[in-house]
Amino acid sequence: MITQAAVFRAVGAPLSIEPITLDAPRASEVQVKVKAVGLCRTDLHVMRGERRVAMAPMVLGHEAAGIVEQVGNAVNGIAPGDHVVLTFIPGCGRCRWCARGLHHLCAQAPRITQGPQLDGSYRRSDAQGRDVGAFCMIGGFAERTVVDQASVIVIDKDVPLDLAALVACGVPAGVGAARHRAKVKAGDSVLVVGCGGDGMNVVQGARLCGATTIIAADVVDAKLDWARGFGATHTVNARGEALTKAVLDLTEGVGVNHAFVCIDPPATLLPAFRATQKAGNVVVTAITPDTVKSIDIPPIELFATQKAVMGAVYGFISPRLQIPELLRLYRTGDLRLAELITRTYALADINQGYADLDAGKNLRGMVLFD
Ligand code: CXF
Ligand code: ZN
Repeated sequence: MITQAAVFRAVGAPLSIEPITLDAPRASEVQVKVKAVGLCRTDLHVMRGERRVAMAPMVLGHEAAGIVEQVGNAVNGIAPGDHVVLTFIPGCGRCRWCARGLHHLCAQAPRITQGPQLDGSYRRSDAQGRDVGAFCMIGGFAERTVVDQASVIVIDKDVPLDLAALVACGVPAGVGAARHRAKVKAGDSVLVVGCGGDGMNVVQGARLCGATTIIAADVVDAKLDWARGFGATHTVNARGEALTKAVLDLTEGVGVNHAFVCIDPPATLLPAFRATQKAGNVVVTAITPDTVKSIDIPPIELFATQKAVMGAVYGFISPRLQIPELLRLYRTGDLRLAELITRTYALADINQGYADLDAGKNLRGMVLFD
Protein backbone atom coordinates (compact mmCIF):
# COMPACT_ATOMS: atom_id res chain seq x y z
CA MET A 1 0.00 0.00 0.00
CA ILE A 2 0.96 3.64 -0.32
CA THR A 3 1.38 5.72 2.82
CA GLN A 4 2.42 9.32 3.33
CA ALA A 5 5.62 9.67 5.33
CA ALA A 6 8.19 12.21 6.53
CA VAL A 7 11.47 10.85 5.22
CA PHE A 8 15.01 11.70 6.29
CA ARG A 9 16.99 11.90 3.04
CA ALA A 10 20.08 13.96 3.80
CA VAL A 11 21.81 15.59 6.76
CA GLY A 12 20.79 19.22 7.09
CA ALA A 13 17.77 18.91 4.79
CA PRO A 14 14.18 19.17 6.00
CA LEU A 15 12.22 15.94 6.17
CA SER A 16 10.74 15.06 2.81
CA ILE A 17 6.97 14.56 2.88
CA GLU A 18 6.31 11.91 0.27
CA PRO A 19 4.29 8.80 -0.48
CA ILE A 20 6.16 5.55 0.12
CA THR A 21 5.22 1.93 -0.48
CA LEU A 22 4.59 -0.04 2.70
CA ASP A 23 4.57 -3.83 2.37
CA ALA A 24 2.19 -6.08 4.29
CA PRO A 25 3.30 -7.35 7.71
CA ARG A 26 5.27 -10.61 7.74
CA ALA A 27 4.57 -13.45 10.18
CA SER A 28 5.75 -11.76 13.39
CA GLU A 29 4.73 -8.23 12.35
CA VAL A 30 1.89 -5.83 12.93
CA GLN A 31 0.50 -3.07 10.71
CA VAL A 32 -0.46 0.02 12.67
CA LYS A 33 -2.48 3.07 11.66
CA VAL A 34 -0.51 5.79 13.42
CA LYS A 35 -2.77 8.24 15.27
CA ALA A 36 -0.18 10.39 17.05
CA VAL A 37 3.59 10.74 17.06
CA GLY A 38 5.70 13.05 19.21
CA LEU A 39 8.45 15.36 17.96
CA CYS A 40 11.35 14.26 20.14
CA ARG A 41 14.74 15.95 19.98
CA THR A 42 16.48 12.68 19.13
CA ASP A 43 15.05 12.80 15.59
CA LEU A 44 16.35 16.38 15.26
CA HIS A 45 19.83 15.15 16.19
CA VAL A 46 19.53 12.66 13.32
CA MET A 47 18.33 15.32 10.83
CA ARG A 48 21.30 17.49 11.72
CA GLY A 49 23.82 14.69 11.48
CA GLU A 50 24.68 15.04 15.17
CA ARG A 51 23.68 11.41 15.64
CA ARG A 52 24.41 9.27 12.61
CA VAL A 53 22.01 6.65 11.38
CA ALA A 54 23.26 3.93 9.08
CA MET A 55 21.24 4.81 6.00
CA ALA A 56 18.99 7.21 4.15
CA PRO A 57 16.24 7.38 3.14
CA MET A 58 14.71 6.55 6.50
CA VAL A 59 11.33 7.32 8.06
CA LEU A 60 12.06 8.92 11.43
CA GLY A 61 9.67 9.10 14.40
CA HIS A 62 9.81 6.89 17.47
CA GLU A 63 7.19 8.24 19.92
CA ALA A 64 4.06 6.78 18.38
CA ALA A 65 0.69 5.29 19.24
CA GLY A 66 -2.02 3.96 16.98
CA ILE A 67 -4.50 1.26 16.12
CA VAL A 68 -3.64 -2.20 14.81
CA GLU A 69 -5.01 -2.93 11.33
CA GLN A 70 -3.45 -6.27 10.46
CA VAL A 71 -1.27 -8.89 12.13
CA GLY A 72 0.99 -11.66 10.78
CA ASN A 73 0.10 -15.29 11.46
CA ALA A 74 2.77 -15.76 14.17
CA VAL A 75 1.70 -12.74 16.22
CA ASN A 76 0.57 -13.45 19.79
CA GLY A 77 -1.73 -11.33 21.90
CA ILE A 78 -2.18 -8.46 19.43
CA ALA A 79 -5.28 -8.18 17.24
CA PRO A 80 -6.77 -5.76 14.71
CA GLY A 81 -8.49 -2.91 16.53
CA ASP A 82 -6.10 -2.99 19.48
CA HIS A 83 -4.73 0.34 20.64
CA VAL A 84 -0.96 0.22 20.89
CA VAL A 85 2.10 2.16 21.93
CA LEU A 86 5.30 1.40 20.01
CA THR A 87 8.58 0.98 21.87
CA PHE A 88 11.82 2.46 20.52
CA ILE A 89 13.77 -0.56 21.74
CA PRO A 90 12.16 -3.75 20.45
CA GLY A 91 12.45 -6.21 23.34
CA CYS A 92 13.26 -9.29 21.26
CA GLY A 93 12.26 -11.62 24.09
CA ARG A 94 15.13 -14.00 23.40
CA CYS A 95 18.35 -12.32 24.55
CA ARG A 96 19.77 -12.64 28.08
CA TRP A 97 18.42 -9.21 28.99
CA CYS A 98 14.87 -9.79 27.75
CA ALA A 99 14.89 -13.19 29.46
CA ARG A 100 15.33 -11.30 32.74
CA GLY A 101 12.58 -8.83 31.83
CA LEU A 102 15.09 -6.06 31.09
CA HIS A 103 13.73 -5.12 27.67
CA HIS A 104 15.31 -1.65 27.87
CA LEU A 105 18.67 -3.45 27.64
CA CYS A 106 17.63 -5.70 24.72
CA ALA A 107 20.58 -7.04 22.73
CA GLN A 108 18.91 -5.76 19.55
CA ALA A 109 18.96 -2.13 20.76
CA PRO A 110 22.15 -1.16 18.88
CA ARG A 111 20.33 -2.02 15.64
CA ILE A 112 17.61 0.61 16.02
CA THR A 113 19.58 3.20 14.06
CA GLN A 114 20.33 0.81 11.18
CA GLY A 115 17.08 1.03 9.19
CA PRO A 116 15.83 -2.52 8.58
CA GLN A 117 13.07 -4.32 10.44
CA LEU A 118 13.92 -6.60 13.36
CA ASP A 119 14.27 -9.51 10.89
CA GLY A 120 16.86 -7.57 8.84
CA SER A 121 14.71 -6.95 5.75
CA TYR A 122 12.86 -3.82 4.59
CA ARG A 123 9.16 -3.14 4.48
CA ARG A 124 9.31 0.31 2.86
CA SER A 125 10.43 1.63 -0.51
CA ASP A 126 10.32 5.01 -2.24
CA ALA A 127 9.06 6.04 -5.68
CA GLN A 128 12.42 5.05 -7.21
CA GLY A 129 12.19 1.59 -5.66
CA ARG A 130 14.93 2.22 -3.09
CA ASP A 131 14.66 0.59 0.33
CA VAL A 132 13.53 3.02 3.01
CA GLY A 133 14.54 2.37 6.61
CA ALA A 134 12.53 2.86 9.79
CA PHE A 135 14.16 4.71 12.68
CA CYS A 136 14.03 2.67 15.88
CA MET A 137 12.35 -0.09 13.83
CA ILE A 138 9.25 2.14 14.09
CA GLY A 139 9.23 4.85 11.40
CA GLY A 140 6.42 6.65 13.17
CA PHE A 141 6.36 9.79 11.00
CA ALA A 142 3.93 8.11 8.61
CA GLU A 143 0.22 7.43 8.31
CA ARG A 144 0.87 3.73 8.65
CA THR A 145 3.76 1.58 9.80
CA VAL A 146 4.69 -2.09 9.99
CA VAL A 147 6.68 -3.17 13.04
CA ASP A 148 7.67 -6.41 14.72
CA GLN A 149 5.45 -7.51 17.59
CA ALA A 150 8.53 -7.01 19.78
CA SER A 151 7.95 -3.25 19.41
CA VAL A 152 4.26 -3.30 20.36
CA ILE A 153 2.54 -2.76 23.72
CA VAL A 154 -1.24 -3.15 23.76
CA ILE A 155 -2.92 -0.56 25.96
CA ASP A 156 -6.44 0.01 27.25
CA LYS A 157 -8.73 1.89 24.88
CA ASP A 158 -9.79 4.59 27.33
CA VAL A 159 -6.55 6.59 27.02
CA PRO A 160 -6.55 9.15 24.17
CA LEU A 161 -3.90 8.08 21.66
CA ASP A 162 -2.13 11.44 21.61
CA LEU A 163 -1.50 11.05 25.34
CA ALA A 164 -0.59 7.39 24.88
CA ALA A 165 2.12 8.38 22.37
CA LEU A 166 3.81 10.44 25.10
CA VAL A 167 4.49 7.32 27.13
CA ALA A 168 6.51 5.89 24.24
CA CYS A 169 9.61 8.03 24.88
CA GLY A 170 9.80 11.27 26.86
CA VAL A 171 7.59 10.31 29.79
CA PRO A 172 9.11 6.91 30.57
CA ALA A 173 12.62 8.28 29.99
CA GLY A 174 12.15 11.05 32.51
CA VAL A 175 9.81 9.57 35.09
CA GLY A 176 11.71 6.28 35.07
CA ALA A 177 15.08 7.99 35.51
CA ALA A 178 13.81 9.43 38.80
CA ARG A 179 11.89 6.39 40.01
CA HIS A 180 13.92 3.47 38.76
CA ARG A 181 17.47 4.72 38.15
CA ALA A 182 18.13 7.24 40.91
CA LYS A 183 15.36 5.76 43.09
CA VAL A 184 14.48 9.17 44.49
CA LYS A 185 12.97 8.89 47.98
CA ALA A 186 10.47 10.99 49.91
CA GLY A 187 12.19 14.10 51.22
CA ASP A 188 15.09 13.98 48.74
CA SER A 189 16.41 16.95 46.81
CA VAL A 190 16.69 16.86 43.03
CA LEU A 191 18.23 19.00 40.29
CA VAL A 192 16.96 18.68 36.72
CA VAL A 193 19.13 20.32 34.07
CA GLY A 194 17.20 20.86 30.84
CA CYS A 195 13.41 20.99 31.13
CA GLY A 196 12.35 19.63 27.76
CA GLY A 197 10.55 16.40 26.98
CA ASP A 198 12.78 14.29 29.25
CA GLY A 199 13.57 16.81 31.95
CA MET A 200 9.99 17.89 32.56
CA ASN A 201 9.17 14.26 33.18
CA VAL A 202 12.06 13.90 35.59
CA VAL A 203 10.47 16.81 37.45
CA GLN A 204 7.14 15.02 37.62
CA GLY A 205 8.84 11.70 38.40
CA ALA A 206 10.66 13.32 41.32
CA ARG A 207 7.36 14.77 42.51
CA LEU A 208 5.77 11.30 42.32
CA CYS A 209 8.64 9.95 44.44
CA GLY A 210 7.99 12.57 47.12
CA ALA A 211 11.06 14.73 46.57
CA THR A 212 10.62 17.93 48.56
CA THR A 213 13.20 20.08 46.79
CA ILE A 214 12.97 19.94 42.99
CA ILE A 215 15.22 22.48 41.29
CA ALA A 216 14.51 22.93 37.59
CA ALA A 217 17.28 24.51 35.53
CA ASP A 218 17.02 25.75 31.97
CA VAL A 219 18.02 28.77 29.93
CA VAL A 220 14.49 29.28 28.57
CA ASP A 221 12.26 31.05 31.10
CA ALA A 222 9.04 29.63 29.63
CA LYS A 223 10.28 26.11 30.41
CA LEU A 224 10.97 27.10 34.00
CA ASP A 225 7.41 28.40 34.30
CA TRP A 226 6.09 25.12 32.93
CA ALA A 227 8.36 23.20 35.32
CA ARG A 228 6.62 24.78 38.32
CA GLY A 229 3.38 23.35 37.02
CA PHE A 230 4.94 19.89 36.94
CA GLY A 231 6.24 20.10 40.49
CA ALA A 232 9.45 22.14 40.54
CA THR A 233 9.86 23.92 43.86
CA HIS A 234 12.68 26.17 42.63
CA THR A 235 13.85 27.33 39.21
CA VAL A 236 17.27 28.49 38.04
CA ASN A 237 18.08 30.16 34.73
CA ALA A 238 21.83 29.64 34.63
CA ARG A 239 24.52 27.41 33.25
CA GLY A 240 28.07 26.42 34.14
CA GLU A 241 29.51 27.56 37.46
CA ALA A 242 26.60 29.92 38.04
CA LEU A 243 24.26 26.94 37.93
CA THR A 244 26.36 25.02 40.45
CA LYS A 245 26.48 28.01 42.77
CA ALA A 246 22.73 28.63 42.57
CA VAL A 247 22.02 25.00 43.49
CA LEU A 248 24.50 25.00 46.37
CA ASP A 249 22.86 28.18 47.67
CA LEU A 250 19.49 26.42 47.66
CA THR A 251 20.79 23.31 49.46
CA GLU A 252 22.69 24.57 52.51
CA GLY A 253 25.92 24.43 50.51
CA VAL A 254 25.93 20.64 50.12
CA GLY A 255 24.13 20.06 46.82
CA VAL A 256 21.23 17.83 45.85
CA ASN A 257 20.80 14.10 46.44
CA HIS A 258 20.20 13.50 42.72
CA ALA A 259 21.07 15.51 39.62
CA PHE A 260 19.67 14.70 36.19
CA VAL A 261 21.46 15.80 33.04
CA CYS A 262 18.69 16.02 30.45
CA ILE A 263 20.33 18.23 27.84
CA ASP A 264 23.74 18.93 26.43
CA PRO A 265 25.84 16.62 28.65
CA PRO A 266 29.28 17.91 27.72
CA ALA A 267 28.42 21.38 28.99
CA THR A 268 26.05 20.43 31.79
CA LEU A 269 27.56 17.31 33.33
CA LEU A 270 30.32 18.87 35.42
CA PRO A 271 28.15 21.73 36.76
CA ALA A 272 25.49 19.15 37.68
CA PHE A 273 28.07 16.83 39.22
CA ARG A 274 29.39 19.65 41.38
CA ALA A 275 25.85 20.59 42.40
CA THR A 276 25.35 17.05 43.75
CA GLN A 277 26.11 16.20 47.35
CA LYS A 278 28.66 13.59 48.42
CA ALA A 279 27.54 10.02 47.68
CA GLY A 280 24.71 11.39 45.52
CA ASN A 281 23.60 10.30 42.07
CA VAL A 282 24.17 11.97 38.71
CA VAL A 283 21.94 10.50 36.02
CA VAL A 284 22.46 11.19 32.31
CA THR A 285 19.25 10.87 30.27
CA ALA A 286 20.33 12.97 27.27
CA ILE A 287 22.09 11.79 24.15
CA THR A 288 25.21 13.58 22.90
CA PRO A 289 26.42 14.36 19.37
CA ASP A 290 28.70 11.66 17.90
CA THR A 291 31.58 14.13 18.01
CA VAL A 292 31.53 14.24 21.83
CA LYS A 293 33.84 11.45 22.92
CA SER A 294 34.33 11.97 26.64
CA ILE A 295 32.88 13.47 29.76
CA ASP A 296 34.73 15.91 31.88
CA ILE A 297 34.95 14.88 35.52
CA PRO A 298 38.28 15.00 37.34
CA PRO A 299 38.78 11.41 38.59
CA ILE A 300 39.97 12.59 42.00
CA GLU A 301 36.65 14.42 42.46
CA LEU A 302 34.74 11.29 41.53
CA PHE A 303 36.80 9.24 43.97
CA ALA A 304 36.79 11.68 46.84
CA THR A 305 33.12 12.64 46.66
CA GLN A 306 31.93 9.04 46.11
CA LYS A 307 29.19 10.09 43.75
CA ALA A 308 27.61 7.70 41.26
CA VAL A 309 27.40 8.77 37.62
CA MET A 310 24.91 6.65 35.70
CA GLY A 311 23.00 6.42 32.45
CA ALA A 312 19.31 5.73 32.02
CA VAL A 313 17.64 4.69 28.77
CA TYR A 314 13.87 4.30 28.75
CA GLY A 315 13.80 5.06 32.47
CA PHE A 316 15.88 1.97 33.30
CA ILE A 317 12.97 -0.43 33.41
CA SER A 318 11.25 -2.52 30.78
CA PRO A 319 8.77 -0.46 28.75
CA ARG A 320 6.49 -3.51 29.00
CA LEU A 321 6.18 -2.85 32.71
CA GLN A 322 6.50 0.89 32.75
CA ILE A 323 4.14 1.96 29.96
CA PRO A 324 1.00 0.32 31.44
CA GLU A 325 2.03 1.58 34.88
CA LEU A 326 2.39 5.16 33.63
CA LEU A 327 -1.06 4.97 32.07
CA ARG A 328 -2.45 3.83 35.43
CA LEU A 329 -0.81 6.85 37.06
CA TYR A 330 -2.39 9.04 34.39
CA ARG A 331 -5.82 7.59 35.16
CA THR A 332 -5.49 8.26 38.87
CA GLY A 333 -4.53 11.86 38.12
CA ASP A 334 -0.97 11.45 39.42
CA LEU A 335 0.74 11.83 36.06
CA ARG A 336 0.24 14.88 33.83
CA LEU A 337 0.17 14.06 30.15
CA ALA A 338 -2.11 16.54 28.36
CA GLU A 339 -0.08 19.41 29.81
CA LEU A 340 3.02 18.17 27.99
CA ILE A 341 1.60 18.82 24.52
CA THR A 342 2.31 22.41 23.48
CA ARG A 343 1.24 22.31 19.83
CA THR A 344 -0.08 19.82 17.31
CA TYR A 345 0.72 19.61 13.61
CA ALA A 346 -0.32 17.85 10.44
CA LEU A 347 2.37 15.57 9.00
CA ALA A 348 2.88 18.09 6.17
CA ASP A 349 3.92 20.68 8.78
CA ILE A 350 6.38 18.49 10.67
CA ASN A 351 9.38 20.65 9.73
CA GLN A 352 7.64 23.63 11.32
CA GLY A 353 7.18 21.48 14.40
CA TYR A 354 10.91 20.86 14.56
CA ALA A 355 11.65 24.56 14.02
CA ASP A 356 9.39 25.29 16.99
CA LEU A 357 11.19 22.68 19.12
CA ASP A 358 14.53 24.18 18.17
CA ALA A 359 13.29 27.68 19.02
CA GLY A 360 12.38 26.51 22.53
CA LYS A 361 8.67 27.04 21.91
CA ASN A 362 7.55 23.46 22.46
CA LEU A 363 7.64 21.14 25.38
CA ARG A 364 6.17 18.50 23.10
CA GLY A 365 4.98 19.08 19.56
CA MET A 366 2.85 16.27 18.23
CA VAL A 367 1.79 15.19 14.78
CA LEU A 368 -1.80 13.98 14.72
CA PHE A 369 -3.40 11.87 11.99
CA ASP A 370 -7.10 11.43 11.14
C1 CXF B 1 16.51 7.47 21.79
C2 CXF B 1 17.68 6.91 22.50
C3 CXF B 1 18.81 6.66 21.54
C4 CXF B 1 18.38 5.89 20.34
C5 CXF B 1 17.17 6.41 19.68
C6 CXF B 1 16.04 6.69 20.64
N1 CXF B 1 15.49 7.64 22.71
C7 CXF B 1 14.71 8.69 22.80
O1 CXF B 1 14.73 9.73 22.27
ZN1 ZN C 1 12.66 10.22 21.94
